[in-house]
Amino acid sequence: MSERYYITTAIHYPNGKPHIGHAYEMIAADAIARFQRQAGRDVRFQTGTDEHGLKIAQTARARDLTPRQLADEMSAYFSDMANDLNISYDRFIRTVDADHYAASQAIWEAMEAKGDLYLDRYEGWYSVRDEAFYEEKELTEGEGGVKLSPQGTPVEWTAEETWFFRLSKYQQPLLDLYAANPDFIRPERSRNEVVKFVEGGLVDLSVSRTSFDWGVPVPNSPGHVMYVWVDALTNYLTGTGYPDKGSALARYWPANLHLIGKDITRFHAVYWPAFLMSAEIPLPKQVFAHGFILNRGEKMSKSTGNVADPMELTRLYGVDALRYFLLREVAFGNDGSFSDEAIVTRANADLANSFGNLAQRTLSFIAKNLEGALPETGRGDPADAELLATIDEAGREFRSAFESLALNQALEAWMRAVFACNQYIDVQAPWALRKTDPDRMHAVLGTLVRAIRDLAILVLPVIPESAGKILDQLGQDARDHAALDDKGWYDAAVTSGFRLALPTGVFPRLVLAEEAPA
Ligand code: ME8
Repeated sequence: MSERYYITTAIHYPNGKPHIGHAYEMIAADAIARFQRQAGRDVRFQTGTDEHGLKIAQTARARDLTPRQLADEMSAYFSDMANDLNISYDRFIRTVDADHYAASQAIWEAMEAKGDLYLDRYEGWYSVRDEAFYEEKELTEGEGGVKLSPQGTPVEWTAEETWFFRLSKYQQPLLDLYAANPDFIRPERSRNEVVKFVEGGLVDLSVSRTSFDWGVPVPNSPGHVMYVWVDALTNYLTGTGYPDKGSALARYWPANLHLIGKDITRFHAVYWPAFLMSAEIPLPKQVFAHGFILNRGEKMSKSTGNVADPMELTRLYGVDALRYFLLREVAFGNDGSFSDEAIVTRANADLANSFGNLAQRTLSFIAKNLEGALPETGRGDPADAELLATIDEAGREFRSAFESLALNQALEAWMRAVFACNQYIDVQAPWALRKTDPDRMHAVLGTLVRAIRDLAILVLPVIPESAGKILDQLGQDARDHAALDDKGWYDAAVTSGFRLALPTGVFPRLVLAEEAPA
Protein backbone atom coordinates (compact mmCIF):
# COMPACT_ATOMS: atom_id res chain seq x y z
CA MET A 1 0.00 0.00 0.00
CA SER A 2 1.40 3.37 -0.88
CA GLU A 3 1.86 6.10 1.64
CA ARG A 4 -1.20 8.31 2.12
CA TYR A 5 -1.16 12.03 1.70
CA TYR A 6 -4.13 14.21 2.64
CA ILE A 7 -3.95 17.86 1.69
CA THR A 8 -6.58 20.55 2.19
CA THR A 9 -7.02 24.21 1.38
CA ALA A 10 -8.98 26.52 3.63
CA ILE A 11 -12.64 26.46 2.71
CA HIS A 12 -13.50 29.81 1.25
CA TYR A 13 -16.25 32.19 2.32
CA PRO A 14 -18.56 32.51 -0.66
CA ASN A 15 -19.86 35.91 0.41
CA GLY A 16 -18.26 37.49 -2.62
CA LYS A 17 -16.85 36.17 -5.87
CA PRO A 18 -13.49 34.43 -5.64
CA HIS A 19 -10.43 36.66 -5.93
CA ILE A 20 -6.86 35.93 -6.87
CA GLY A 21 -5.94 35.05 -3.27
CA HIS A 22 -8.43 32.17 -3.39
CA ALA A 23 -7.08 31.11 -6.78
CA TYR A 24 -3.52 31.22 -5.46
CA GLU A 25 -4.30 28.94 -2.55
CA MET A 26 -6.07 26.39 -4.77
CA ILE A 27 -3.25 26.47 -7.33
CA ALA A 28 -0.52 25.97 -4.75
CA ALA A 29 -2.40 23.10 -3.12
CA ASP A 30 -3.10 21.57 -6.51
CA ALA A 31 0.56 21.66 -7.51
CA ILE A 32 1.50 19.97 -4.24
CA ALA A 33 -1.22 17.33 -4.66
CA ARG A 34 -0.12 16.59 -8.22
CA PHE A 35 3.51 16.40 -7.14
CA GLN A 36 2.64 13.95 -4.35
CA ARG A 37 0.72 11.79 -6.83
CA GLN A 38 3.75 11.78 -9.10
CA ALA A 39 5.81 10.65 -6.12
CA GLY A 40 3.53 7.61 -5.91
CA ARG A 41 1.54 8.60 -2.81
CA ASP A 42 -2.13 7.80 -2.35
CA VAL A 43 -3.34 11.41 -2.36
CA ARG A 44 -6.61 12.89 -1.15
CA PHE A 45 -7.14 16.57 -1.91
CA GLN A 46 -10.02 18.61 -0.56
CA THR A 47 -11.13 22.19 -1.13
CA GLY A 48 -14.53 23.85 -0.80
CA THR A 49 -16.69 26.60 0.64
CA ASP A 50 -17.49 27.74 4.17
CA GLU A 51 -21.10 28.74 4.01
CA HIS A 52 -22.41 29.35 7.52
CA GLY A 53 -22.06 32.36 9.76
CA LEU A 54 -23.47 35.78 10.31
CA LYS A 55 -21.81 37.29 7.25
CA ILE A 56 -23.67 35.07 4.78
CA ALA A 57 -26.92 35.44 6.74
CA GLN A 58 -26.62 39.24 6.57
CA THR A 59 -25.75 39.35 2.86
CA ALA A 60 -28.65 37.00 2.05
CA ARG A 61 -31.07 39.20 3.98
CA ALA A 62 -29.83 42.27 2.13
CA ARG A 63 -30.55 40.51 -1.17
CA ASP A 64 -33.87 39.08 -0.05
CA LEU A 65 -32.66 35.50 -0.42
CA THR A 66 -32.50 32.63 2.05
CA PRO A 67 -28.95 31.95 3.23
CA ARG A 68 -29.10 28.60 1.44
CA GLN A 69 -30.10 30.23 -1.86
CA LEU A 70 -27.24 32.68 -1.59
CA ALA A 71 -24.82 29.91 -0.59
CA ASP A 72 -25.84 27.77 -3.59
CA GLU A 73 -25.38 30.66 -5.98
CA MET A 74 -22.06 31.83 -4.58
CA SER A 75 -20.47 28.45 -3.93
CA ALA A 76 -20.84 27.67 -7.62
CA TYR A 77 -18.44 30.50 -8.49
CA PHE A 78 -15.80 28.77 -6.40
CA SER A 79 -16.33 25.28 -7.78
CA ASP A 80 -16.41 26.70 -11.32
CA MET A 81 -13.15 28.49 -10.67
CA ALA A 82 -11.57 25.33 -9.27
CA ASN A 83 -12.56 23.47 -12.43
CA ASP A 84 -11.37 26.24 -14.73
CA LEU A 85 -8.01 26.42 -12.97
CA ASN A 86 -7.50 22.69 -13.44
CA ILE A 87 -7.61 21.99 -9.70
CA SER A 88 -7.44 18.22 -9.24
CA TYR A 89 -9.50 18.05 -6.04
CA ASP A 90 -11.07 14.80 -4.93
CA ARG A 91 -13.89 16.54 -3.13
CA PHE A 92 -15.27 20.04 -3.24
CA ILE A 93 -16.87 20.16 0.19
CA ARG A 94 -19.69 22.49 1.11
CA THR A 95 -20.41 23.01 4.77
CA VAL A 96 -24.12 22.66 3.98
CA ASP A 97 -23.50 19.01 2.99
CA ALA A 98 -25.44 16.57 5.16
CA ASP A 99 -22.40 14.50 6.16
CA HIS A 100 -20.74 17.70 7.34
CA TYR A 101 -23.56 18.38 9.79
CA ALA A 102 -23.13 14.88 11.14
CA ALA A 103 -19.35 15.28 11.53
CA SER A 104 -19.67 18.68 13.22
CA GLN A 105 -22.21 17.35 15.69
CA ALA A 106 -20.05 14.30 16.38
CA ILE A 107 -16.95 16.33 17.25
CA TRP A 108 -19.13 18.60 19.39
CA GLU A 109 -20.42 15.62 21.33
CA ALA A 110 -16.90 14.27 21.78
CA MET A 111 -15.74 17.62 23.22
CA GLU A 112 -18.79 17.74 25.44
CA ALA A 113 -18.20 14.18 26.66
CA LYS A 114 -14.70 15.27 27.64
CA GLY A 115 -16.21 17.99 29.84
CA ASP A 116 -14.73 20.77 27.71
CA LEU A 117 -17.99 22.58 26.88
CA TYR A 118 -20.06 24.64 29.31
CA LEU A 119 -22.87 27.19 29.08
CA ASP A 120 -22.18 30.75 30.18
CA ARG A 121 -22.80 34.32 29.16
CA TYR A 122 -20.50 35.79 26.52
CA GLU A 123 -19.78 39.47 26.52
CA GLY A 124 -17.05 40.73 24.25
CA TRP A 125 -15.89 41.97 20.88
CA TYR A 126 -16.81 40.18 17.68
CA SER A 127 -15.82 40.93 14.11
CA VAL A 128 -18.44 39.77 11.63
CA ARG A 129 -15.99 40.24 8.78
CA ASP A 130 -13.41 37.89 10.38
CA GLU A 131 -16.05 35.75 12.16
CA ALA A 132 -13.74 36.05 15.15
CA PHE A 133 -13.81 37.06 18.82
CA TYR A 134 -11.07 39.37 20.04
CA GLU A 135 -9.76 40.47 23.38
CA GLU A 136 -9.82 44.15 24.31
CA LYS A 137 -6.01 44.27 24.35
CA GLU A 138 -5.82 43.19 20.70
CA LEU A 139 -7.96 46.06 19.38
CA THR A 140 -6.90 49.36 17.89
CA GLU A 141 -8.89 52.49 17.31
CA GLY A 142 -9.83 53.51 13.76
CA GLU A 143 -11.40 56.62 12.31
CA GLY A 144 -14.16 58.12 14.42
CA GLY A 145 -13.20 55.99 17.42
CA VAL A 146 -14.35 52.74 15.74
CA LYS A 147 -12.68 49.74 17.35
CA LEU A 148 -10.76 47.56 14.92
CA SER A 149 -9.53 43.96 15.04
CA PRO A 150 -5.86 43.12 14.37
CA GLN A 151 -7.03 42.46 10.77
CA GLY A 152 -8.33 46.03 10.58
CA THR A 153 -12.01 45.06 10.51
CA PRO A 154 -14.65 46.70 12.76
CA VAL A 155 -15.69 44.79 15.89
CA GLU A 156 -18.99 45.01 17.74
CA TRP A 157 -19.85 44.41 21.37
CA THR A 158 -21.75 41.16 21.63
CA ALA A 159 -23.56 39.76 24.63
CA GLU A 160 -25.45 36.46 24.64
CA GLU A 161 -25.69 33.13 26.37
CA THR A 162 -23.30 30.75 24.63
CA TRP A 163 -21.47 27.51 24.97
CA PHE A 164 -17.81 27.88 25.84
CA PHE A 165 -14.92 25.62 24.95
CA ARG A 166 -12.24 25.24 27.63
CA LEU A 167 -9.44 26.54 25.46
CA SER A 168 -7.51 27.72 28.54
CA LYS A 169 -7.04 24.09 29.56
CA TYR A 170 -5.05 23.45 26.36
CA GLN A 171 -2.45 26.19 26.74
CA GLN A 172 0.29 23.87 28.00
CA PRO A 173 -0.59 20.91 25.75
CA LEU A 174 -0.42 23.27 22.76
CA LEU A 175 2.96 24.69 23.80
CA ASP A 176 4.18 21.12 24.25
CA LEU A 177 2.89 20.26 20.78
CA TYR A 178 4.76 23.16 19.16
CA ALA A 179 7.94 22.30 21.07
CA ALA A 180 7.82 18.62 20.14
CA ASN A 181 6.91 19.27 16.49
CA PRO A 182 8.85 22.28 15.21
CA ASP A 183 7.28 21.79 11.78
CA PHE A 184 3.69 21.75 12.99
CA ILE A 185 3.35 25.38 11.95
CA ARG A 186 5.30 26.78 9.06
CA PRO A 187 6.80 29.11 8.06
CA GLU A 188 8.85 30.33 11.01
CA ARG A 189 7.08 33.70 11.12
CA SER A 190 3.69 32.09 11.65
CA ARG A 191 5.07 29.67 14.18
CA ASN A 192 6.58 32.47 16.26
CA GLU A 193 3.36 34.43 16.12
CA VAL A 194 1.32 31.48 17.35
CA VAL A 195 3.73 30.50 20.11
CA LYS A 196 3.75 34.08 21.37
CA PHE A 197 -0.04 34.23 21.31
CA VAL A 198 -0.43 30.99 23.26
CA GLU A 199 2.31 31.90 25.73
CA GLY A 200 0.35 35.08 26.41
CA GLY A 201 -2.44 32.95 27.89
CA LEU A 202 -5.64 31.54 26.42
CA VAL A 203 -9.17 32.44 27.44
CA ASP A 204 -12.09 30.06 26.88
CA LEU A 205 -13.71 30.39 23.49
CA SER A 206 -17.35 31.15 22.80
CA VAL A 207 -18.45 28.37 20.43
CA SER A 208 -22.16 28.85 19.86
CA ARG A 209 -24.49 31.68 18.87
CA THR A 210 -28.16 32.30 19.58
CA SER A 211 -28.65 35.58 17.69
CA PHE A 212 -29.05 33.88 14.30
CA ASP A 213 -29.77 30.39 13.05
CA TRP A 214 -27.64 29.96 9.89
CA GLY A 215 -25.32 27.27 11.17
CA VAL A 216 -25.05 23.71 12.39
CA PRO A 217 -27.45 23.18 15.32
CA VAL A 218 -25.77 22.39 18.62
CA PRO A 219 -26.87 18.90 19.69
CA ASN A 220 -29.57 18.97 22.38
CA SER A 221 -29.41 22.73 22.78
CA PRO A 222 -32.34 24.38 21.02
CA GLY A 223 -31.66 27.89 19.76
CA HIS A 224 -27.89 27.42 19.58
CA VAL A 225 -25.94 27.08 16.34
CA MET A 226 -22.23 26.36 16.33
CA TYR A 227 -19.76 29.19 16.03
CA VAL A 228 -18.86 29.07 12.34
CA TRP A 229 -15.20 28.19 12.94
CA VAL A 230 -16.09 25.03 14.87
CA ASP A 231 -18.00 23.74 11.91
CA ALA A 232 -15.59 25.17 9.33
CA LEU A 233 -12.50 23.48 10.75
CA THR A 234 -14.36 20.19 11.04
CA ASN A 235 -14.69 20.08 7.24
CA TYR A 236 -11.25 18.49 7.12
CA LEU A 237 -12.54 15.56 9.17
CA THR A 238 -15.84 15.32 7.29
CA GLY A 239 -13.78 14.65 4.19
CA THR A 240 -12.39 11.49 5.76
CA GLY A 241 -15.76 10.03 6.67
CA TYR A 242 -15.62 11.06 10.34
CA PRO A 243 -17.12 9.87 12.66
CA ASP A 244 -17.39 6.58 10.73
CA LYS A 245 -14.16 4.77 11.56
CA GLY A 246 -15.04 2.11 9.02
CA SER A 247 -15.23 4.62 6.17
CA ALA A 248 -12.99 3.91 3.20
CA LEU A 249 -11.75 7.48 3.59
CA ALA A 250 -10.84 7.18 7.27
CA ARG A 251 -7.34 6.12 6.26
CA TYR A 252 -6.54 9.66 5.13
CA TRP A 253 -6.73 11.10 8.63
CA PRO A 254 -4.61 12.70 10.08
CA ALA A 255 -4.07 15.25 7.33
CA ASN A 256 -0.53 15.80 6.15
CA LEU A 257 -1.00 19.41 5.25
CA HIS A 258 -3.55 22.14 5.89
CA LEU A 259 -2.60 24.86 3.44
CA ILE A 260 -4.06 28.19 4.54
CA GLY A 261 -3.39 31.93 4.35
CA LYS A 262 -1.48 33.67 7.10
CA ASP A 263 -4.52 35.54 8.44
CA ILE A 264 -6.16 32.35 9.71
CA THR A 265 -3.16 30.73 11.37
CA ARG A 266 -4.59 31.13 14.87
CA PHE A 267 -7.70 29.12 14.01
CA HIS A 268 -5.68 26.28 12.50
CA ALA A 269 -2.72 26.17 14.83
CA VAL A 270 -4.46 26.97 18.15
CA TYR A 271 -8.20 26.25 18.09
CA TRP A 272 -8.13 23.27 15.72
CA PRO A 273 -5.50 21.19 17.55
CA ALA A 274 -7.21 22.05 20.85
CA PHE A 275 -10.59 20.81 19.54
CA LEU A 276 -8.94 17.65 18.25
CA MET A 277 -7.07 16.98 21.50
CA SER A 278 -10.33 17.43 23.35
CA ALA A 279 -12.15 15.01 21.03
CA GLU A 280 -9.16 12.64 21.22
CA ILE A 281 -8.56 12.70 17.49
CA PRO A 282 -5.01 12.59 16.08
CA LEU A 283 -3.58 15.95 15.01
CA PRO A 284 -2.70 17.00 11.47
CA LYS A 285 0.99 16.90 10.70
CA GLN A 286 1.42 20.41 9.41
CA VAL A 287 -0.25 23.77 8.97
CA PHE A 288 1.45 25.91 6.34
CA ALA A 289 0.47 29.57 6.15
CA HIS A 290 1.10 31.07 2.73
CA GLY A 291 1.43 34.81 2.22
CA PHE A 292 -0.94 37.29 0.65
CA ILE A 293 -1.19 38.20 -3.00
CA LEU A 294 -1.11 41.94 -3.45
CA ASN A 295 -2.26 43.90 -6.45
CA ARG A 296 0.77 45.95 -7.53
CA GLY A 297 1.96 45.89 -3.94
CA GLU A 298 -1.42 46.99 -2.54
CA LYS A 299 -3.76 44.97 -0.35
CA MET A 300 -6.91 44.18 -2.33
CA SER A 301 -10.20 45.40 -0.96
CA LYS A 302 -13.67 46.05 -2.22
CA SER A 303 -13.48 49.65 -1.09
CA THR A 304 -10.42 50.45 -3.22
CA GLY A 305 -11.90 48.50 -6.12
CA ASN A 306 -8.63 46.70 -6.85
CA VAL A 307 -9.84 43.14 -6.31
CA ALA A 308 -8.49 41.14 -9.24
CA ASP A 309 -10.71 38.55 -10.91
CA PRO A 310 -8.61 35.44 -11.49
CA MET A 311 -10.91 34.24 -14.27
CA GLU A 312 -10.33 37.45 -16.19
CA LEU A 313 -6.57 36.94 -15.87
CA THR A 314 -6.79 33.38 -17.15
CA ARG A 315 -8.98 34.50 -20.03
CA LEU A 316 -6.34 37.04 -20.99
CA TYR A 317 -3.19 35.04 -20.34
CA GLY A 318 -4.13 31.37 -19.93
CA VAL A 319 -4.45 29.12 -16.90
CA ASP A 320 -0.91 27.78 -16.98
CA ALA A 321 0.66 31.22 -17.35
CA LEU A 322 -1.17 32.32 -14.19
CA ARG A 323 -0.32 29.12 -12.32
CA TYR A 324 3.34 29.35 -13.30
CA PHE A 325 3.57 33.04 -12.49
CA LEU A 326 2.09 32.69 -9.00
CA LEU A 327 4.24 29.74 -8.00
CA ARG A 328 7.46 31.00 -9.60
CA GLU A 329 7.23 34.62 -8.58
CA VAL A 330 6.03 34.40 -4.98
CA ALA A 331 8.47 33.01 -2.41
CA PHE A 332 6.15 30.42 -0.88
CA GLY A 333 5.21 31.60 2.61
CA ASN A 334 5.80 35.28 1.84
CA ASP A 335 3.53 37.89 0.34
CA GLY A 336 3.85 38.50 -3.36
CA SER A 337 2.63 41.03 -5.82
CA PHE A 338 1.15 40.66 -9.25
CA SER A 339 0.40 42.90 -12.19
CA ASP A 340 -0.51 42.16 -15.78
CA GLU A 341 2.97 43.25 -16.89
CA ALA A 342 4.66 40.92 -14.42
CA ILE A 343 2.56 37.93 -15.54
CA VAL A 344 3.26 38.63 -19.22
CA THR A 345 6.98 39.23 -18.67
CA ARG A 346 7.47 36.10 -16.59
CA ALA A 347 5.40 33.80 -18.81
CA ASN A 348 7.10 35.04 -21.95
CA ALA A 349 10.62 34.86 -20.55
CA ASP A 350 10.37 31.42 -18.95
CA LEU A 351 7.64 29.59 -20.82
CA ALA A 352 7.34 30.99 -24.35
CA ASN A 353 10.93 32.06 -25.00
CA SER A 354 12.83 29.47 -22.98
CA PHE A 355 11.06 26.15 -22.41
CA GLY A 356 8.51 26.52 -25.19
CA ASN A 357 11.10 27.59 -27.71
CA LEU A 358 13.41 24.75 -26.71
CA ALA A 359 10.67 22.16 -27.16
CA GLN A 360 9.17 23.68 -30.27
CA ARG A 361 12.36 24.07 -32.26
CA THR A 362 13.72 20.68 -31.26
CA LEU A 363 10.54 18.70 -31.89
CA SER A 364 9.58 20.47 -35.11
CA PHE A 365 13.11 19.99 -36.47
CA ILE A 366 12.82 16.27 -35.81
CA ALA A 367 9.34 16.15 -37.33
CA LYS A 368 10.51 17.95 -40.45
CA ASN A 369 13.97 16.48 -40.97
CA LEU A 370 13.82 12.98 -39.53
CA GLU A 371 10.23 12.26 -40.51
CA GLY A 372 9.42 12.39 -36.83
CA ALA A 373 11.56 9.38 -35.93
CA LEU A 374 13.33 9.82 -32.60
CA PRO A 375 17.05 10.31 -33.31
CA GLU A 376 19.32 7.28 -33.03
CA THR A 377 21.97 7.47 -30.35
CA GLY A 378 24.56 8.91 -32.77
CA ARG A 379 28.10 9.99 -31.94
CA GLY A 380 28.20 11.10 -28.34
CA ASP A 381 30.23 13.81 -26.73
CA PRO A 382 30.99 14.57 -23.05
CA ALA A 383 28.77 17.64 -23.44
CA ASP A 384 25.75 15.33 -23.86
CA ALA A 385 26.36 13.45 -20.64
CA GLU A 386 27.07 16.74 -18.93
CA LEU A 387 23.73 18.19 -19.97
CA LEU A 388 21.85 15.09 -18.85
CA ALA A 389 23.70 15.18 -15.52
CA THR A 390 22.63 18.82 -15.12
CA ILE A 391 19.01 17.84 -15.78
CA ASP A 392 19.22 15.00 -13.25
CA GLU A 393 20.71 17.31 -10.65
CA ALA A 394 17.97 19.89 -11.29
CA GLY A 395 15.41 17.10 -10.96
CA ARG A 396 16.76 16.13 -7.55
CA GLU A 397 16.77 19.75 -6.46
CA PHE A 398 13.25 20.28 -7.79
CA ARG A 399 11.89 17.26 -5.99
CA SER A 400 13.53 18.04 -2.69
CA ALA A 401 12.46 21.69 -2.82
CA PHE A 402 8.88 20.73 -3.68
CA GLU A 403 8.79 18.15 -0.90
CA SER A 404 9.72 20.87 1.60
CA LEU A 405 7.23 23.31 0.00
CA ALA A 406 9.90 25.64 -1.39
CA LEU A 407 7.86 25.78 -4.59
CA ASN A 408 9.53 28.84 -6.09
CA GLN A 409 12.98 27.37 -5.46
CA ALA A 410 11.94 24.21 -7.25
CA LEU A 411 10.97 26.29 -10.26
CA GLU A 412 14.23 28.22 -10.13
CA ALA A 413 16.12 24.94 -10.34
CA TRP A 414 13.91 23.89 -13.25
CA MET A 415 14.56 27.14 -15.07
CA ARG A 416 18.33 26.80 -14.64
CA ALA A 417 18.10 23.43 -16.34
CA VAL A 418 16.08 24.94 -19.20
CA PHE A 419 18.79 27.58 -19.63
CA ALA A 420 21.45 24.86 -19.69
CA CYS A 421 19.56 23.22 -22.58
CA ASN A 422 19.37 26.44 -24.52
CA GLN A 423 23.08 27.03 -24.02
CA TYR A 424 23.76 23.50 -25.19
CA ILE A 425 21.76 24.11 -28.38
CA ASP A 426 23.65 27.32 -29.08
CA VAL A 427 27.01 25.59 -28.68
CA GLN A 428 26.11 22.33 -30.44
CA ALA A 429 24.13 24.05 -33.22
CA PRO A 430 22.36 20.88 -34.39
CA TRP A 431 20.70 22.66 -37.33
CA ALA A 432 24.16 23.34 -38.80
CA LEU A 433 25.17 19.70 -38.33
CA ARG A 434 22.44 18.44 -40.61
CA LYS A 435 24.66 18.60 -43.68
CA THR A 436 28.14 18.45 -42.10
CA ASP A 437 27.79 15.75 -39.43
CA PRO A 438 24.40 14.00 -39.28
CA ASP A 439 25.67 11.37 -36.89
CA ARG A 440 26.56 14.03 -34.34
CA MET A 441 23.27 15.81 -35.04
CA HIS A 442 21.40 12.67 -34.03
CA ALA A 443 23.21 12.54 -30.70
CA VAL A 444 22.50 16.21 -29.98
CA LEU A 445 18.80 15.96 -30.84
CA GLY A 446 18.44 12.73 -28.86
CA THR A 447 20.01 14.41 -25.83
CA LEU A 448 17.59 17.31 -26.18
CA VAL A 449 14.55 15.03 -26.43
CA ARG A 450 15.59 13.27 -23.24
CA ALA A 451 16.06 16.60 -21.49
CA ILE A 452 12.74 18.03 -22.72
CA ARG A 453 10.82 14.97 -21.60
CA ASP A 454 12.32 15.09 -18.11
CA LEU A 455 11.75 18.82 -17.80
CA ALA A 456 8.12 18.39 -18.85
CA ILE A 457 7.53 15.64 -16.28
CA LEU A 458 9.11 17.75 -13.55
CA VAL A 459 7.01 20.83 -14.23
CA LEU A 460 3.77 18.93 -14.79
CA PRO A 461 2.31 19.72 -11.33
CA VAL A 462 2.68 23.43 -11.98
CA ILE A 463 1.53 23.67 -15.60
CA PRO A 464 -0.36 20.41 -16.12
CA GLU A 465 -2.06 21.27 -19.38
CA SER A 466 0.91 22.58 -21.34
CA ALA A 467 3.53 20.21 -19.95
CA GLY A 468 1.02 17.44 -20.63
CA LYS A 469 0.77 18.50 -24.27
CA ILE A 470 4.53 18.28 -24.70
CA LEU A 471 4.51 14.79 -23.23
CA ASP A 472 1.63 13.91 -25.58
CA GLN A 473 3.73 15.12 -28.51
CA LEU A 474 6.50 12.82 -27.30
CA GLY A 475 4.09 9.91 -26.87
CA GLN A 476 4.92 9.67 -23.18
CA ASP A 477 2.13 8.33 -20.99
CA ALA A 478 4.23 7.57 -17.92
CA ARG A 479 4.54 10.86 -16.07
CA ASP A 480 5.46 10.09 -12.51
CA HIS A 481 8.75 10.08 -10.67
CA ALA A 482 9.27 6.45 -11.50
CA ALA A 483 9.20 7.44 -15.17
CA LEU A 484 11.74 10.14 -14.41
CA ASP A 485 14.03 7.60 -12.78
CA ASP A 486 13.65 5.18 -15.69
CA LYS A 487 16.68 5.80 -17.88
CA GLY A 488 15.78 3.12 -20.39
CA TRP A 489 12.71 4.90 -21.75
CA TYR A 490 14.47 6.58 -24.65
CA ASP A 491 15.88 3.44 -26.20
CA ALA A 492 12.50 1.79 -25.74
CA ALA A 493 10.80 4.71 -27.51
CA VAL A 494 13.26 4.57 -30.40
CA THR A 495 12.75 0.82 -30.74
CA SER A 496 8.98 1.18 -30.61
CA GLY A 497 9.17 3.17 -33.83
CA PHE A 498 7.25 6.10 -32.33
CA ARG A 499 7.01 9.10 -34.67
CA LEU A 500 6.53 12.70 -33.67
CA ALA A 501 3.88 14.65 -35.50
CA LEU A 502 4.64 18.23 -36.43
CA PRO A 503 4.09 19.93 -33.05
CA THR A 504 2.03 23.03 -32.52
CA GLY A 505 3.43 25.57 -30.07
CA VAL A 506 2.24 25.04 -26.52
CA PHE A 507 3.19 28.38 -24.99
CA PRO A 508 1.85 31.37 -26.90
CA ARG A 509 3.78 34.62 -26.64
CA LEU A 510 1.59 36.81 -24.46
CA VAL A 511 0.69 40.39 -25.21
CA LEU A 512 -0.29 42.82 -22.47
CA ALA A 513 -4.08 43.18 -22.41
CA GLU A 514 -4.14 46.93 -23.15
CA GLU A 515 -1.93 46.36 -26.18
CA ALA A 516 -3.92 43.45 -27.54
CA PRO A 517 -6.02 44.22 -30.59
CA ALA A 518 -9.68 44.52 -29.59
O1 ME8 B 1 -10.85 32.64 5.97
N1 ME8 B 1 -3.85 36.36 -0.94
O2 ME8 B 1 -12.22 32.21 4.16
P1 ME8 B 1 -11.73 33.37 3.16
C1 ME8 B 1 -3.68 35.07 -0.60
N2 ME8 B 1 -13.66 30.56 5.54
N3 ME8 B 1 -4.57 34.36 0.12
C2 ME8 B 1 -5.68 34.99 0.52
C3 ME8 B 1 -5.92 36.34 0.21
C4 ME8 B 1 -4.94 37.03 -0.57
N4 ME8 B 1 -5.07 38.28 -0.94
N5 ME8 B 1 -7.12 36.66 0.74
C5 ME8 B 1 -7.59 35.56 1.37
C6 ME8 B 1 -11.76 32.05 5.45
N6 ME8 B 1 -6.72 34.55 1.23
C7 ME8 B 1 -12.45 30.90 6.19
C8 ME8 B 1 -11.52 29.72 6.25
S1 ME8 B 1 -10.92 27.21 6.88
C9 ME8 B 1 -11.52 26.03 7.93
C10 ME8 B 1 -12.05 28.52 6.95
C11 ME8 B 1 -6.85 33.18 1.76
O3 ME8 B 1 -12.58 33.18 1.96
C12 ME8 B 1 -7.11 33.15 3.24
O4 ME8 B 1 -5.94 33.35 3.95
O5 ME8 B 1 -11.71 34.67 3.84
C13 ME8 B 1 -7.70 31.79 3.42
O6 ME8 B 1 -6.69 30.81 3.56
C14 ME8 B 1 -8.45 31.56 2.11
O7 ME8 B 1 -7.96 32.55 1.19
C15 ME8 B 1 -9.95 31.72 2.26
O8 ME8 B 1 -10.25 32.97 2.83
